[in-house]
Amino acid sequence: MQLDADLRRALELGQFELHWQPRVSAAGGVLLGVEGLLRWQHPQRGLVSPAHFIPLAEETGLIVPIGAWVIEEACRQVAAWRAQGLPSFGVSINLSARQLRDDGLTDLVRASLLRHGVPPGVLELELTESMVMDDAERNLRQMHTLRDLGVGLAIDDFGTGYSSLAYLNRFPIDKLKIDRSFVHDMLADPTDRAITMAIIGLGHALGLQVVAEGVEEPRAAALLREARCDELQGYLFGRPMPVPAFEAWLAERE
Ligand code: G
Ligand code: G
Ligand code: MN
Ligand code: NA
Repeated sequence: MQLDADLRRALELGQFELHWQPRVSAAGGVLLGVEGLLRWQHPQRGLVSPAHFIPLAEETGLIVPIGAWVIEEACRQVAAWRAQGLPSFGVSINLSARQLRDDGLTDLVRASLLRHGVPPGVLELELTESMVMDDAERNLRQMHTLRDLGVGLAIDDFGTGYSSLAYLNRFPIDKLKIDRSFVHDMLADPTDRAITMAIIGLGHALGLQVVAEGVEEPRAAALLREARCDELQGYLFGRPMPVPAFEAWLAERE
């Protein structure tokens, strides 16, 4: 219960931050975007992983204001990077089911983009299959509204959820992100390699961009490149980093 009370105050106290993980083109290693990952700087516990507090935030509904903060912070940060004259790249953030069901979501996203002068195409929202399939018709309407606004939509952790292929074709999405469990085991396990390759083929057949997450080894990157995977993300290229570390990472590549 203490964690719950702390979580309630964390927003007011400014204890959340986003860490940024690069996503690069498979073909040329060019920075295409960054994924913002939420972190909680707890005064006693230190850096708390979202894996620990997001389930709690979802239960209590706190994920809605926390998620609104994430959207606002991502827009603020990308506007700051654009103002610094850095080469342009996209920004993606993760949504939870509660946020997707919230009727105010599109207005919230629109307002943050406008406030910071960020073109909608710069922002990408990551959803999971399971999240969408729970009340699919309603979520599909919400996804169309977001798409009409001009933001990108990606299916995260693809391959671990339970959307049918028939539904996948109805999602107004731009991108599939192959779950990192398949990518991670791809070199050792022929089944995981086959699944990874099949997802790349499926995504392309549906006109989608395909991202491999959890790329840790050069040999995996080479196989994915050969298979025409579009984008790669993982520790091989960069961990999720606080802003100064990400900016140093970027400066080193130039
Ligand atoms: O970065 P890390 O591996 O610790 O993230 C753990 C999980 O938390 C991942 O599934 C990630 O998608 C999720 N997550 C990270 N940031 C956010 C966020 O801002 N909102 C939501 N809903 N989930 C997030
Ligand atoms: O569920 P989602 O895909 O949003 O979660 C992304 C999480 O995966 C982040 O918390 C990030 O810390 C983690 N991650 C990113 N790259 C790698 C990687 O190469 N290996 C491992 N093990 N985890 C990674
Ligand atoms: Mn993600
Ligand atoms: Na994922």
